[in-house]
Amino acid sequence: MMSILKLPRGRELDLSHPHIMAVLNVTPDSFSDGGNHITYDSAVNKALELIEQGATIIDIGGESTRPGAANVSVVDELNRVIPVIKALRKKSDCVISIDTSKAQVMAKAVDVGADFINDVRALQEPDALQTAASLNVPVCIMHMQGQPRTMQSAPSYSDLMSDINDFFFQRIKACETHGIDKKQIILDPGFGFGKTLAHNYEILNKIDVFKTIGCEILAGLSRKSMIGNLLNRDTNERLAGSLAGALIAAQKGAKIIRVHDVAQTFDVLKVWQACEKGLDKKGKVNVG
Ligand code: 8Y4
Repeated sequence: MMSILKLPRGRELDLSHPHIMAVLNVTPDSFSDGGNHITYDSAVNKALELIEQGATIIDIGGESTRPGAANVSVVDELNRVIPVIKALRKKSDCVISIDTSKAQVMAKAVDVGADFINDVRALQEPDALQTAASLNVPVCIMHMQGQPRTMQSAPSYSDLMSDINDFFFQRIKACETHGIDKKQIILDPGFGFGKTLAHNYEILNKIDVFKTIGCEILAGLSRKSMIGNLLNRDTNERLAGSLAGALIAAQKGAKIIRVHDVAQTFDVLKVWQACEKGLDKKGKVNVG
């Protein structure tokens, strides 16, 4: 598969090799001034540091989709993410991904410089399909069983891989009906979103089967419970497990790896790419 995503404003993203998508949560608990206000400068500086470390995509989100998290209003979400996207766009030509399910946030974000929509609700919220289509940007369609608040209570599938596969086909069809080109769709099985520990590892082992659909794959498992619960590790002790998961996903063909620990993931992927592609006379990893 020869995949080049078409970004807005005439730019492109070449998915012939894996890319690191860095998580940037712009919520009061992540970038606070000590009170309930977000310090936009520190969020932008964090993004610039993540780019420096090797991220090509910054995934900016203003809603927490962790199990049990509260809903956020459109106004609050806009107030969190739009100033950061605007300021980051002025300072960097990185690929900016907007992590949202809300049509109004997608539209405003792309208007001020975002390049890519990452929607854990797979464009199923009101107006999301129409809006994403009109914005002409690549979209990541993620599988989730249930809703964030309750999805981990009793995940159950008749056939895990074919249920997710069926969901992808249904959403690709809905996207195409609204005018979104299949080449602009990235698929994501949604680790931790309505899945048991065993489900998550079965998906990781078989993630390559989704490539037969004809879209590129995104994997996000950094610091998640599938690492923590397997290893009995708190969130700040999940680095080694997350790196193992990132490498497995990349080796099975995932082209975008969504992570918190960019510098370490970059080294892991570079060692793998050196092994896979070889080095030139100058000691640089071969391209193509
Ligand atoms: C520790 C750290 C515990 C992080 C839980 C988490 C994905 C995603 C999220 C994903 C795509 C998260 C926005 C959940 N996960 N988008 N978003 N794929 N495309 N939890 O897997 O990171 S948020």
